[in-house]
Order: sequence, then C-alpha cells, then structure tokens
Amino acid sequence: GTGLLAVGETMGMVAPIAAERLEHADVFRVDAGGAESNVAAHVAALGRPAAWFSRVGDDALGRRVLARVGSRGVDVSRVLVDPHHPTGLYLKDPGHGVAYYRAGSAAAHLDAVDADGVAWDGTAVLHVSGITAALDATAPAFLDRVIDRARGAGVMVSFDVNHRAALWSAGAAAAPLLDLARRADIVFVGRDEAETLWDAATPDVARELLPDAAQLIVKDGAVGATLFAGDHRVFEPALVVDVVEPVGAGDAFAGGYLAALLASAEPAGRLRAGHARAALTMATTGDFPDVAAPAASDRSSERTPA
Ligand code: KDG
Repeated sequence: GTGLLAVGETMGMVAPIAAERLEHADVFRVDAGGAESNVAAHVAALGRPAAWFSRVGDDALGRRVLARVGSRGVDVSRVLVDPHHPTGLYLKDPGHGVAYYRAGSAAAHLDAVDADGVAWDGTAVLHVSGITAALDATAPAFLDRVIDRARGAGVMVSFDVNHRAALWSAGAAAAPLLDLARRADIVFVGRDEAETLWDAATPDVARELLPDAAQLIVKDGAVGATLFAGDHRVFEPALVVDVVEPVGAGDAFAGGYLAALLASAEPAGRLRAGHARAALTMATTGDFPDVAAPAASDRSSERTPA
C-alpha cells in the first residue's frame, strides 16, 4: 500500500467564523470535525492517497460530514451509515474549548465486527487516536481490534494520543492511552499532554516511557517538535504564526508528517511538513485551513524559514 487509512469519529462542527464567543457570535460555519478525518484530509491535500472509515448517522448532518470530508479529497466510500444512531455534533467556543453532543452517536457504536470488515487494500499506514478509546458503547473494542488487525496485516500503525479532558480525566485515561501508544509504530503526543497524563515533562522522559516506538514525535506547541527514531533525536522549531484558534493544529501536524513519510521524506523534512500544515490550520477558527488559504504546494516546507 501507499496510502493512509484514518479511522475514528467525525462529527458535525459548529464554529463562529470569527474568533468570538459562542454566545455572542452571529455568523457560524457548519463543517465536519474529527481528529482522524482531519489527518486524512491533510494527507490528501499534500497529494497522497487517504481514506477515512467510521460510522455516521442516517441524517442530514452525516451526509454533510461525508460531503465535506470527501470534498477534501478523502475517500469516504467505506464509511458506514448507521440507521439507529445519530451523527455526533460539537460546538467551538473560541478560546474557551468545545462542547460535545456525541453520547450514543453512530461512531460510538463502531464495533469489533466493523474492525473485522476493514479492508487494507492500498493502505500503508493506519491512523487512529486516543479519542476513540474514550467514546461510550463499543468504540474502544473496535479500536483495540482494528489495531490488532493492522499489525497482523503488516500495516504500520500511527497513534495520536489526543487526550480529550472533556471525555475522560487524565487519571482514567493515563493507563489505556499508554497501552495503546505502546502498540503503535508511530506515536504523536503533546509535551503538555505527556506531562498531564504520565508526568513526562520533557521529550526525553516521554521517550523513556515509549522506547520501542519506531517513531515518537513529541510536540511542544510554539516551541517545536522532537522526533525519536531508532537512535536519532531530531528537533525542528515551530513556525511563528498569529494563532486565530488552535483546535485542529495537532491533526494538521500529524497529517503533514504522515504525508511526508508516505513520500519518503527524511526525518527533519517530516517535522517541517507537520509544522507547515499546523501553521495554516491555526489561522482559522475551523478545524482545517480555509479554502482561500494558499495551496500546500505553494507553501513548500523546504522554503519556510525555520
Ligand atoms: O483535533 C481536533 C478534534 O478535537 C476535533 O476535530 C473534534 O475529533 C474531535 C474530538 O473528538 O475532539
């Protein structure tokens, strides 16, 4: 395979167009928001094959989600439509977090049978995240199973820790998220996140917890990101940007990194590609760069001053 398959919940996302409080804004966008499909969309934007798998409800929001993700060049043909449960929804309150309306959603009902049905054709990398482990119903069992199946099929597993405090506490999430990270070939974690979850305040302490990850990427926000791969330790500073709203930047980083990996870029180039996508995403209240933003190819990470 040469492409990426991302699996996990994508909800309808409602966000003020400007970075205004939810209670005061008048103009909103209704888009698709989901960490894993965001990653797939960044990979597709960089010209690599990307597919997304999940469940959506048999409702207008689900159809809108499929159309939006599909319009970004992601293959959504494998997504299941669940006639019994609705598409989830979340609202952004810029600067003040998000509110989820996702309990009992279609994606929370992804199950082990769905995992057994995933076809690996064309897939070099499976991308999953810790959000799926925090959902109610059967999604955690689905996640467990799909990772096992990828490993059995020789597909590389990419895992973004993605601790969402609104879904579960750090105390509840710490052990399951570390176990999942230990089963992945590629692990993305925020430095803050690793500190909150595992008391790993520096990239090197995080590496001690995850010594076997073939690629461990510790992201330290505006500072930069450190990649541990084998005996290599590579740091690349982040780009300097005016942050409009940061949600989605982690997905953008992972998408840029994975697209560069699929293009056989060397380690520092993968980190730079991640920073370049994150910078574009932080310039919007949405989860994904505005359509009006310059195309990725016009912003080659090679030409971006470090
Ligand atoms: O990374 C962005 C995600 O947090 C957002 O798209 C919503 O998937 C989402 C979640 O569960 O928080």
